[in-house]
Amino acid sequence: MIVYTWWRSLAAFRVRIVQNLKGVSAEERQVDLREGKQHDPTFRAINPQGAIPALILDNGRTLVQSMAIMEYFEEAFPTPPLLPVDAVDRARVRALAQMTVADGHPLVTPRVRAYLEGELGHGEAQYMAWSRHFMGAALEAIEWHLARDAQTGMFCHGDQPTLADVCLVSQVVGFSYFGGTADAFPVVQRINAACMQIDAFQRAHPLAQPDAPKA
Ligand SMILES: N[C@@H](CCC(=O)N[C@@H](CS)C(=O)NCC(=O)O)C(=O)O
Repeated sequence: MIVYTWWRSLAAFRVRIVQNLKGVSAEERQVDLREGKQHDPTFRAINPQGAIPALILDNGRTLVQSMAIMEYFEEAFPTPPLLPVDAVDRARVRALAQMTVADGHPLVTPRVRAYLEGELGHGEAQYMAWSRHFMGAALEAIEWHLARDAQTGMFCHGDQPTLADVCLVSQVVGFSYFGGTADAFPVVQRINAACMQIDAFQRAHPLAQPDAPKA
């Protein structure tokens, strides 16, 4: 398998965590988003949307979208399970995950920045404020659910990590990119700390990647 990735990408971070948890390796090809490599025709031939991650399977088929890739790994490599058995519980885990994947993260991607700054004439400070607002709003929604639900345990759902935790950790890191901290979200903060005790999460962290800046 080949995964198109980049150290700073939050979506690629999520996929790395799942690969580490399940012990699934793939050859990594870097797509430097700061250099706009997602727009290169060679990469667009792999993902016409111009977004990472993209996963090329050994049979040559390509998967895109971090949630779809993570769920593919969940089905193809079931151990350890990252979704609960019960259908309602699975829906809860997916809902928590989507607060990051569908609601928070899409609003802060480079293409959004390019539109805000290029087409609408906003500056970097406004992009940062925009991003901090929407990333914080997603974390607030996650916190509300975690704080009120009896299913919340050591992790988002019970005492084993699930896809909800994978996404929560990426949301916390993403919030930090825009100057936010999880201090105002005590349950999120506690679960994030529990996840970051786990080697699979630590190794996947953006700053642990070989091409990440040293400082
Ligand atoms: N919903 C997608 C988002 C993918 C995405 O937007 N990835 C970002 C990096 S985290 C990207 O490649 N952006 C390129 C751009 O916005 O130009 C997923 O979860 O995979």
